Formats: sequence, C-alpha cells, structure tokens
Amino acid sequence: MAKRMGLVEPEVMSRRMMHPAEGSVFEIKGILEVVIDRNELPVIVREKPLPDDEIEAWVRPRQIQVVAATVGEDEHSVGLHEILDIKHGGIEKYGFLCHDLGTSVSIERILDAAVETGACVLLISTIVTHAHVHEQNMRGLHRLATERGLRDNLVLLAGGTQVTDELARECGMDAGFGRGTTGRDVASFLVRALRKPQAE
Ligand code: B12
Repeated sequence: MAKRMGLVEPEVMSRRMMHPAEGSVFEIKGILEVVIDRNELPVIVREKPLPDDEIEAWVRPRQIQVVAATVGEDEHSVGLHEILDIKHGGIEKYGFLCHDLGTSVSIERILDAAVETGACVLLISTIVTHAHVHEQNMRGLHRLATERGLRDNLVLLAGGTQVTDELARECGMDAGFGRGTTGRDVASFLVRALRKPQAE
C-alpha cells in the first residue's frame, strides 16, 4: 500500500490490531519524492483574538442567547463542551447565555430552540464525516434557517475535526472552526460579528 501511495523504500514501523470493528493500524515510513515550494503554500491567517477583558465587557451586559448542540446523529460532545463550558474556558465565562441541547439533535429542533430562547447565535458540532454528513449538516442548517426566514438574524458557526473555515463558509455557515479551537477564539469571532451591524 505504501508503494502504491508513492513512497520509496517503505518500511513498517509498527503494527497494531484494534477492535474488530476498527481494523488494524500500520505505522509506515518512506521517502516521498515530491518537491514542495513553500512560496506556493496557501497560508491561512486567522485574526488575532480580542483580549479577554474586551470580550467580557462587550458580552456580559447584552444577555446574548446561544443555542448549541451536536447535530444529526453525532454523539461526540467533548469538543463542543470545550467551547461552551466555563470550566474549560469556554464562551460562558464571558457572559454568553448558552442553551446546550445535548447530542444528536435535529436541525429542526435547533432552530425551534433558537426561536424559543431568542438566540442570535447557533453553534453546531459535527465531528463524524462519513458520506460527507458534516457538509450535509451545515448546508441543512443554512437552508432551513433561510426557509424559515431566520437566517439574516442568526450567526451560524460549525465546528469539528474536519471542519475548516473555508468549507463551513462554502456550506452556508458564517465561520467554521477545527482542531485546537478555544472558547476565546469563538467568543472573539462572535463579538466582531455581532458588533459589526451596530458600527455601520
Ligand atoms: C471520544 C470519541 C468517541 C466517544 C465520544 C464521547 C463523547 N461524549 O464525546 C464515543 C465512544 C461515543 C465515540 C463514538 C463513535 N465514534 Co468517535 N471518537 C472519539 C475520539 C477518540 C475523540 C474525540 C474527542 O473527544 N476529541 C477531543 C475534542 C476536544 O476535539 P474535537 O472533537 O476535535 O473538538 C475541537 C474542535 O474540533 C472544535 N470543535 C468541535 N466541535 C465544535 C463546535 C463548534 C461550534 C466550534 C466553534 C468548534 C468545535 O473545537 C474543539 C476544541 O478544540 C475521536 C478520535 C480523535 N482522536 O479525534 C473518535 C472519532 C471522532 N470517532 C469516530 C467514529 C467513527 C465513531 C463511531 C462511528 C464509532 C462506531 N463505529 O461506533 C461512533 C459514532 C457515534 C455517534 N453516533 O456519533 C471517528 C470519526 C471518523 C470520521 N471522520 O467520521 C474518529 C475520528 C475515530 C477514528 N479515527 O476513526 N467516539
């Protein structure tokens, strides 16, 4: 397989049988005869997050309601809790009022909750990517929010291991966040996005 992947002089470094449902893991090394021109690599530059005190001073007096859930049939909740929970330095610590609907929540239910709570921010976590289900979740949320006439008044953010900002925007989200995201990154993005209309 390594040879077919283009590796020259491949060697197996380790092999490990996992659970029968998950197959085996082979660690391999080899030489990849590809020249990479660093100048041609697209470099993604994220905006520097705002300082904690600036975020909190803007958010806390405004009572901003946020609805969050892992979407579809996704049970992976750890990442979303990192983003929300005060004890993980999540966005609650700045005064965002978070309604965590839990795991495997339908898009319909998320939008219903947005109306019930008066939320202007929806956060979905979509970790599993089999059959591009993460893309379907993002597109579905954007589509249904538009059909219900809610889209213009909502900031929609998606996150997950395979979610990039570019992909999320292509799928109708306002932004996407991948591995290593912190609550501060998200809070900072939200402050910039929510205060923009007031500045104009
Ligand atoms: C723990 C785990 C589970 C636990 C989840 C427990 C829980 N309560 O969350 C359990 C055992 C339930 C589970 C089940 C399954 N899992 Co699982 N799981 C994992 C594992 C090992 C870690 C995930 C995790 O917690 N990461 C730590 C968090 C902090 O990182 P994160 O999720 O990436 O989150 C960060 C960012 O992505 C981002 N982020 C995430 N969400 C959001 C949302 C917003 C709004 C924002 C802004 C940011 C954001 O910020 C977070 C913090 O930095 C991963 C492998 C891995 N190492 O990633 C597999 C993994 C995700 N699982 C996988 C699979 C296949 C499954 C199962 C289908 C297995 C099976 N055959 O049953 C089931 C699916 C169940 C379901 N219906 O969802 C695959 C997914 C493959 C794919 N690409 O689709 C992985 C990658 C393992 C693998 N290599 O195959 N899993």
